[in-house]
Amino acid sequence: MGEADRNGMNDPTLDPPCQEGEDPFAQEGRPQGGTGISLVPEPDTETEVDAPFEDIDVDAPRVGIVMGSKSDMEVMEKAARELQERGVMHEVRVMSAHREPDVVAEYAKNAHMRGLRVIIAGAGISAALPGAVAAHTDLPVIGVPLSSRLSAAGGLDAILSIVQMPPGVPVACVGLDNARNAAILAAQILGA
Ligand code: AIR
Repeated sequence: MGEADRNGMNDPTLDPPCQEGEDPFAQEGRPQGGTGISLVPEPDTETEVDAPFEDIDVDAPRVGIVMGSKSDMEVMEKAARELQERGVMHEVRVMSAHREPDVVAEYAKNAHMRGLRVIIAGAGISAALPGAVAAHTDLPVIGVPLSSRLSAAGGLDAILSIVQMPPGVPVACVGLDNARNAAILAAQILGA
C-alpha cells in the first residue's frame, strides 16, 4: 500500500471537492487548518472548478425587496431605485407575515438557494415581516420600519417590532421609512 493509500487520498468513497447541486459559495465558510493547510481537497482539474458555476444565472437577483402590503410600495420602491442606480440585480415582492405566513416562510427558505444574498423587508404597525424572514434564512435581513397610516405611535410600533428581535436571530434596522438606506447597506454587504 502506497503513502497516498494509507492517507485515504486514493479512496474513491471520499467526497469530491464539490458535490453536484451544492452551493459553491458554501465552501468559503468551511473551516481551514490552523497551519494554513486547507481541509478542503484542491480540485484536480479546471473542469471540476467550472462545473458548479455553470448553473448560476449571472442575471439572478442578489437582493430581495419584500414588503407587508401594496400600500408600502411608495416608500419601498426607493430601495429598488437605489439598487437600480447601482446596477445591483434585485426583485420586489409583496407578502404579509400575518396574512400569508406560508408564502413568507417559503420565500425565505428558498432565498439563498435562488441566489439572493441580502433581503430587505419593510412593514408597518406590527412589523413582523423582517423577523419572520430572518427566522427562515441565514441571509442578512435589513428591516425598514414604515410609518403606516394605521400606526399607533408615528411608526414607533414598527421600529420596536423590527429592532426587538430575540438573541440569535438578528435583523438590521434602518430609520423610519428609510428604504434608500436599506439599499445602500445591502450594496455595501454585497461589496457592490
Ligand atoms: N402589515 C401587513 N401585514 C402585516 C403587517 N404588519 C402592515 C403593512 C402595512 C400595514 O400593515 O406592512 O404597512 C397596513 O397594511 P394595509 O394592507 O392594510 O394597507
